[in-house]
Order: sequence, then C-alpha cells, then structure tokens
Amino acid sequence: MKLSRYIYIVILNLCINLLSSVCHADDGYRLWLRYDKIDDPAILSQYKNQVRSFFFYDASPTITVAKKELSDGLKGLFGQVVPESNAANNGSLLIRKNQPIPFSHIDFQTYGKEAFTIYTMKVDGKNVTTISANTDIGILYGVFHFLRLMQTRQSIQNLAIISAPKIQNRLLNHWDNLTRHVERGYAGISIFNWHTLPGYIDQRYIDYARANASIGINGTVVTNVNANALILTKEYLEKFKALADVFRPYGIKLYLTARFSAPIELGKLKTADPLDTTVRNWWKEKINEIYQYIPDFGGFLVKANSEGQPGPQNYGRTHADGANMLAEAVAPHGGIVMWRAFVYSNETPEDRVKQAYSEFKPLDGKFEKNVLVQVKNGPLDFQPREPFSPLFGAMPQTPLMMEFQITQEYLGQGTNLVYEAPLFKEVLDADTYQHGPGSTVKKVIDGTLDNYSITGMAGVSNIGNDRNWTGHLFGQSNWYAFGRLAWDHDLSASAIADEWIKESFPNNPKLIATIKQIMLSSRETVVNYMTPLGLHHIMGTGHHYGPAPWVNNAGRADWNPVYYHKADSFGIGFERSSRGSNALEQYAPEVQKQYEDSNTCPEKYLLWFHHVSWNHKMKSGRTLWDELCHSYYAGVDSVRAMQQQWNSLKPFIDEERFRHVQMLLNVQLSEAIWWRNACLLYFQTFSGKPIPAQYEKPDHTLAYYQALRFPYAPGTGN
Ligand code: GCW
Repeated sequence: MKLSRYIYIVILNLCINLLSSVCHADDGYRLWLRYDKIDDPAILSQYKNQVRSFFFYDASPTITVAKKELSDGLKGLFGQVVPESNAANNGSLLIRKNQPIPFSHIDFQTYGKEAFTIYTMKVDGKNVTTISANTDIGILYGVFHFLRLMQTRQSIQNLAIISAPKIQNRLLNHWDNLTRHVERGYAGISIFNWHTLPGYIDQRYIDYARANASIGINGTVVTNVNANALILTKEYLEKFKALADVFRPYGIKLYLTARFSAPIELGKLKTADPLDTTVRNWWKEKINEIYQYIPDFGGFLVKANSEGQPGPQNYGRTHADGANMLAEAVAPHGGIVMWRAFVYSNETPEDRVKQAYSEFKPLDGKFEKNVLVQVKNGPLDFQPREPFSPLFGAMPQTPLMMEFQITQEYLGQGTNLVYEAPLFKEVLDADTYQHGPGSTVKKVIDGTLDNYSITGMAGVSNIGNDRNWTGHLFGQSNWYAFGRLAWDHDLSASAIADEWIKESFPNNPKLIATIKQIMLSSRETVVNYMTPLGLHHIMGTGHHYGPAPWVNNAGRADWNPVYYHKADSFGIGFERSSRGSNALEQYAPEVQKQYEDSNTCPEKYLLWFHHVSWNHKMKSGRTLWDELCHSYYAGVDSVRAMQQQWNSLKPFIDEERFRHVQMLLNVQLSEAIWWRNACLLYFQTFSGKPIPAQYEKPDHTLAYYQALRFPYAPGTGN
C-alpha cells in the first residue's frame, strides 16, 4: 500500500473514531456510570500500570455484583479486559474483607459496617492497591469509589482513602402510586411495574439499584406517602419481595408507606386507634407477615393527619402514639419508622409555617428508639428558597431526619435546569445555634449534636420510566448530588458538580468549566425568576405549574398564594417577626436576631419574614419595587446566559443530549419570562409603580396570564 494511501486511511479512521466517540446519539440511560474509554493516553497508561489485574478474595451475591462492576468498568475505561489474578504483583488490585490492620488500616468498629478503605501499599516489595471493608457492601462502595476516581481522572497512585457514611439511612422516597402515576413526577410513569411484578424483573430494577449503590443510597420507599392500604396485601407483598430480592445485593433495603387506617380498610376492624389492642395486634401480625416475605424489610414511612391522610389524631391520640405502635411492631425485626412532620391544618388559625413545630416540639423524647421524625428542609414545602425548618435544633431527644425534594415540584418541574446541591447545602450548613455557634443542621441530622443513635436523610425521587430516568438530563445531577451528600454532607456543591460532569460528559476542560458554571448558578436563577427576595408559594394551584400569585379561592386559606405574599398598597411580604405571626420565635435567639429587623434581615429572606413597603430601601440603593423588578429581569437574563453557554458546547456533546438540553432551555426561557411578567404585572396592581424603562415590556397583559389553564399538567394528585 502506498504511504499516502495508508496515511489517508489512518486519518479517515481517526476521524470516524473521533466522530463516533463525540457525536454518537446518547439517550442518557447510563447515567453517571458510563465508563467510556479514557481518551488521554498519558492518564490511561498511568491507570493501566496501576491496575494490571484484580482479585476478589470473597464471594457472595454482593461481591458478584462488585466484581462485575469492576471488570465492566475497567474494560470500558481501558478499552480492554483486565484479568483476574491473586498474585501480588506490581499493579495488582486486591479486594478483601475482614483483614487485620495494616491491610485495612482502620478500625471498622469506629467507622461502621459500610466503610471502606483504598490504599496503595507494598506487599512483598510489590506496588499493589487494596480495597477493603468489613462487609460485602463496604467492598461494593469501595469499588464504586475506585471507579469514580478514574472516571473523574484523579490520581490512583499513593491512595490512602478511608470513607464512611456520615448518615446511616440514606433513602429515596418514591411518591409512586399503585397505578404507576407518580405524584409530582415529571419523568414518565413509575419505573415499578406493579402489574407485571413479581414474575417479570425489568432490567431497570437492577440498573436502578446499581445507580443508587454507586452513590451510597441504601434504602428506598417504593410507594407514595399518600398511601394505599392495598400495599399491605399479600398480592402486593409478593411484588415487593421480588423487588427487595433484586435490591439486596446492592445494599438497598426496601421500605413501604403505611396507611394508618389499614386495620379498618383491610382488617375490617372498627377502629385504627393506636392504643386499641386489636389494632396493635393487627399491625404486629401484618408486620410479621411482611418480614416473612422480606426478612430485611427496612420499615415504614408514614404521613399521618396531613392533607387528608388518616392518623392517630382521628382517635384523639398523638403522633408519638401512632409512631410508637408501628415502631414496637417492627422493632423485634430490626425495622424503623420514619414519621413525617409535614403537618398543618386549615382549621388551625396559626401561620402554616409554625404548625409542624407546634405539633412536634412538645413530643420531643416521647418516641420509641427506632423512630425517626422526618422533617422537610424548610418549614413550608420545598420552595425555591426557604429558611431551614425550626424543628432542626429543637428536638434533642428525638432523631430527626432530613427530607429533601429531588423532584422539582416547585423548581420548574420537568423543563427547568436547576442543580439542587446549592439548595441542599444551604440548609445543611445553616446554623441552628441550638448549642451555640456551629450547631449546624447537618450536625443535627448526622447525630453528632445530640447523640442521636439513629440518623437518616431522604430525598423525594425524581425518577420515572423516561429513557434517561429523570426527564431532564440535569435531573440526574440532583439524584447524584442527593446520594453523595447523604454519604458526606461536607462535600461542596461544586465538587459534586465536578464529579457528575466528568462522569457524564466527555472529559474536556472547557465543557467541564462551562457546565459547572451553568449548574452552580442555576438555583439562584430560578429563585430570581420565580420567588425572589423571600417570596414563596405563589405558583399555580394544584399542579403547581407556573405563576399564579393572584389565586385566592383555593380549597383552604393556606393553599392560596395571597396568604403568603400579602401584597397590598403599602407593600408585600409575610410578617413573621413579633410584629406578625412570630414564627421567628421558633428559632434560637441568635437566629431571631439575624432576621427580626427588616433593615438588617438578609434580603434573600426579606419577604419571608417581613411585610415591607414598596419604597423600602434595599442594599443596592433601589426601592423594594425596583429590586423586585431587577431580580425578575436578572433571572430571565441568566437563563439567556445559560442558553449561550450551552450552545457553545455543541462541538463537545453528542447530538441527542445536546439537543435535548437545548430545547428544554428554550422552554425554560419562555417559562421564566412567563413567571416574570405574570408576577410583576400582578404585583404592580398593588405597588402602582412602573416597571423601570430600561427593561423590555411584558408582551401580554395580566388578564392573559390569569386566563391560562393547564388541566393536564403532570404530577398532580392521584
Ligand atoms: O407539597 C406537597 C405536595 C404533595 C405531597 C405533600 C407531602 C405527597 O404538593 O403532592 O404529597 O407535599 O409532602 O406529603
């Protein structure tokens, strides 16, 4: 073959390879576990030298899974199979359990049963890497971590890693109904096909478990908190057993939601009173039955006396009475009860954001040892921004667990790119001052502040049967960030974004920097165009899609946006200082001090805590009205900036994912403009002030926005 022809063929091949690696269609199914071949030859050869063979000394279903993950991962990243060998040579990766120090290098007693170590060390003068743990699941976590190091192009030389989760129970909460409709789900229907279970095991269940294990999630509540008693029937228990069997090797426990009235609905009892002996026996028997199907059943998540769900208060009993009844029945099996604190009542004339505290604070210390009270991050309901819930720091004798919402009910649902780690971190890092400065929310929930014996963090899932799992590709980053923070709440939002981007996209510095910028600014952007300066709960009624600050006729007062913004001719905002509802009194004095004066209150919470005049002077020198306009317009401008940033990445991203995000950003822009125009036009009817001349004029009238209807918006009710 002539040299020129040879060179031509080589170049052609190179081009084809390049094109197919950069531009092939990609539907996002593989999440962050892509293991594409490392394209940097220097890094690749370094990694290959470090991992020439691997060997697992132990065997079990979990080890089988770990072995497959490692060998698939290495094959993908290296572009070739790495052999198994138990010889300790240079480049051996040795993986084993229950090894004496120094092999394991840590006292696993101290670090718990899920900890692992990864060490570079000399064995017989040879340079080997070890992954060790005390349990099979620790090994699996170590393997995922090791693969992550390579996926994110970190050095795997001189490793000395000890990793243990800071929170014990790291759970997804699915609001999935038995109909497969997902409440507040925007990624299709439930991945759990109850109809074909238990006979048919969808590959999705396995991939779901794998993805969760890769980020340390160790439990899943597969049914909606708005619970259906049928969940507890034999027919369904068989289905849950099949799922639990799939999840077990991945270290994931299955949990269910318990409908409090199940003894009446299923057991035909006259009451569900938690102090009634027949009721208590009914639950005991039911729970014994569940454990026959699922010996490692995790326990229950319960929503009671909240938004129409039955509960102990129907019988004049307390939340503690209800929780303790279930707790006693699961205790002999090692189960737990997660009892939600999301309660508020229309009949109670108290500011809604105060009610969970009023209800639960007096119950501190009254719960059984295996009960966790599950508290939403803020006192209201997963708004784009809320201060932390005052329950954190107020119940030293009751393990409190965090409930975040991963699904974007109030954050643009399925169409908006919003990276939630900054929101999660803002809450975790907030200082409750419970025992003086440094009493952060994360120290409350990891148990270090009050010596909780049991700890947990839950995230309301954003997963559905869309091919890419989360509807919006960037929803994957929120699932990822939740898991990583539940494992280690000290990780920064930026570090987690960095990992996720490197694992999810080709490893290009411009791409990484640009996507990171997009992600890290995205939460503030959505706050600006939806609910700036502490506004909250002004979205459409029922479906919560889009703005509707004018609504004042919802079924109950505290579902109305006007209840929350209180706009009038004087100003806007909810007065929660001692001059108003005094919700502030539920916080420690140091926190109260930060927020009590409208002139010094951080502006991001201004309208949460204060009703202030339209002419109120803001730090920028603008009036409140002008600042509101500024924030809404800045929010929209930021979406435009995101679009430009994303468009600049076209050469680096496969067409399918590029177009997917590009189209959704177009939708996001139109929704941001909608939010801005609708809110400003409406609030203007109170302020009587003009939208400053430098801004583009709203292109529709207020009446136009008020007339919009969305009868089939996704994710609503049942
Ligand atoms: O915010 C509300 C949601 C409901 C949800 C409820 C809850 C599951 O709009 O859909 O119900 O919170 O957390 O219980």
